Amino acid sequence: MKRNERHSAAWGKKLLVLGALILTASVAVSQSKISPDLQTAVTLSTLASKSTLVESLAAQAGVSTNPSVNVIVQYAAPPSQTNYSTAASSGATLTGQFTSFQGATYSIPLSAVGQLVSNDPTISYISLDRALAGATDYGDGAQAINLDIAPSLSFDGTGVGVALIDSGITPNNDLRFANSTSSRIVYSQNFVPSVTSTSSASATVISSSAVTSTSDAYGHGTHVAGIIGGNGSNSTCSNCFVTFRGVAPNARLINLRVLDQNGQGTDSSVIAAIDRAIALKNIYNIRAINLSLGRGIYESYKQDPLCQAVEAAWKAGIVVVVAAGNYGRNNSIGNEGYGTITSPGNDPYVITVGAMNTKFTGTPADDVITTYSSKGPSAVDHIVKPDIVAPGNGRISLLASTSATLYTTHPVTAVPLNYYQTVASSAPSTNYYRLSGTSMATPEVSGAVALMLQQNPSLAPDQVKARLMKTASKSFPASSIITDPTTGVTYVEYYDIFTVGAGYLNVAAALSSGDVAPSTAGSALSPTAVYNSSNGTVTLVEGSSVVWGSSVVWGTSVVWGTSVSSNSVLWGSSVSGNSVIWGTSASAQSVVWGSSVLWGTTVTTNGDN
Ligand SMILES: [Ca+2]
Repeated sequence: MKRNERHSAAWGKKLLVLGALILTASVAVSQSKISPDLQTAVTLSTLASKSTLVESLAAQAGVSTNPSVNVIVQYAAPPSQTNYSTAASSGATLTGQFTSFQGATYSIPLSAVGQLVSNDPTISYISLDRALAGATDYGDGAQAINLDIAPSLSFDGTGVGVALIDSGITPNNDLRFANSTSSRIVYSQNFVPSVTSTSSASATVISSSAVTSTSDAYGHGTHVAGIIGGNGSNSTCSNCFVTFRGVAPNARLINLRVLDQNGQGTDSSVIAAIDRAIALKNIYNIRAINLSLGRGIYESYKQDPLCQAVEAAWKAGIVVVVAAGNYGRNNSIGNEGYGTITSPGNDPYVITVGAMNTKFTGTPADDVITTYSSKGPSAVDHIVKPDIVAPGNGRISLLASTSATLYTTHPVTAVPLNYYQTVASSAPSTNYYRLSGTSMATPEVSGAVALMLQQNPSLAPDQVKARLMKTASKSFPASSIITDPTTGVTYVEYYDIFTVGAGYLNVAAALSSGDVAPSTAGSALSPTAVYNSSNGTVTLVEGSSVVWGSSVVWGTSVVWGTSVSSNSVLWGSSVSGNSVIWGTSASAQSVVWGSSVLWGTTVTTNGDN
C-alpha cells in the first residue's frame, strides 16, 4: 500500500504543476475567494471548452467538460433568502442549509462559479465539497494485554453526551446504561447522501438500506464508540479474564453517521452533522464531539469550511476532539512525516490527538509514538499540533458486525476468543476486534473529556483543553527507532512538540488538577510555530491565546515540557530546516497528500508501528 501512496503523491504533484502553469496563464475572478482545487477545476474546464479537439473527445467519451460540482459556500454573515436567490440566478442549485455554520451547499456548473462569486460580494469563500474518511490503520495480531488507562472508578461519564461523527454506531450490549437494557445511543441520524455523484451521467443510487441506516456498515464508528464508552458487558463472564472497557463507560452517545460502508464521506455531511450536534447540545447535554476523520489541507484554517464548522461547535461550548491523521510515515518531500496534520485537526481551537503504541504492556514506561501518527506543524498556518497523544495502536474494541467492511477485508483485525476467555477455541470473537490509528487515540481523549465534565460541568472547552495539555505526561525517550518488518524501512521518531504535542494523556492527573484557565473561547488556542531561516530556530507565538506563557501556571515549559525553552522549540529532527514545511502555500501540502485525500488506505499489519 505504501507504493500506492507514493504513486498518488506523485500523481498529485504532476497535476499541481499543470494547475500552477495554467493558473499563471489565466486571470480568475475573485480568485482568492475560490479554493485552489476548485479554481484548478474551473480553469481546466474553461480551457477544455475552448478546444474543439477536447470537446469532441469528451463528447465521444460521454464526459462533460462543464460538469456540475458540489460546493460549500461561506458567507460573511448568516445566509439569507437574498443570498440563495442570487445563487439561483447565477446557476447554482441549493442543496443544503445550516444553522450554526455560516454557509450553504450548492450544486453548480464549473462555468458558473466565477459568476456566482462576482454576483454576491458577501461570499467569503467557496470550496469543493471534498471527500474525507476515517483515520484508521488496521490492527495487528500481537498477543498482549489490552490497556485500559481510565484510572478512576469515581467517574464514568454519567449524564455527559458525546457526539460521535463517524460511520454510525451499531447497537451493542456494551453500549447500554449500567444495569439496564436501554441503549446509551440516545440519538441517531444519517447524513450519508443517497446519491454518490451529482453528475447526471454517472449518478449512482446506493441501496437505500445501506444509506439510510444509522448502523455501522464500515466497522469504524462502533469501535470508536467502544473506546469512548464501552462498558465491557460482552467481556464480563465467568470465563473472561480480560474486560474491554472504554474510558467513560456510562456516557451517552449521539450517533451522527457521515461515513458510508467504505469509510468515505464529504465535508458537507460532516458540517451538517456538527450543525446538528450544536442544535441538540442542550437536549442531550452534548459536551464533546469526536471526529476520528479528516482530509488534506487546501487553505488556511480561517477559510477551510471544516475548520469553521468545528470552531462554531467550540464556541457553542462543545469540546471538539480530532484525529491528527495517519501520515507520519510520509517522506515524499523529505519531510519525515512533519507537516502532515489533516483538517480539521489543523484548527487551533480544537484538541488534536496523535497515537501512541503501548507495546501491549500496562506500564507507560515502554510506550512509544506510532510511526504513522501525523506530525505538525500544520500546513499553511504552521499551528503547533498535535495537542496531545493517547494510546491508538492495536486497540481492542467493539466489532459492529462480522459483515462490517473493515472486518471482512482485514481478517488480521480478529481477536481470538481465548485471548480474553479461558476457552480452548481460538475462533475469532464476534464482539471485539482490533484497529490501529489516530482514530483510536482520539476517543480516549473524548472519553477523558466526558469524565472531566461529569466531575466539573462548569468547565469551558478551553479550560478542558488547557488542563488536559498541562497534566499530560512529559516523560518520553529522546528518540525511538522502529523498523517495519514488512518493508524494512526504518523510522526514527523524536519526541518534540510537533510529534507528541504537550504530552501523553494522563486521565488521573487531569481529574485531580485544579488549574483553571480563562473560559473565553480561544484562550487556549494552539500556538503558531515561526521558523527563522537565518539561524534555523523555531519559536512559538501564542497569538490571541492568553493561556500559554502568561503565568507560572501555564508557562510554556510547564505545558510542553523541556522541548520548549524560553519559547524556543528544541527539535530533534534533521528536517528542521526543511523549507517545504515552512512554506506558506498549500501546494507543498498538496504534494504531501497527492490527489487522494482518503484515509485508511495505509495498511499496517505488523505490531511495531
Ligand atoms: Ca506499555
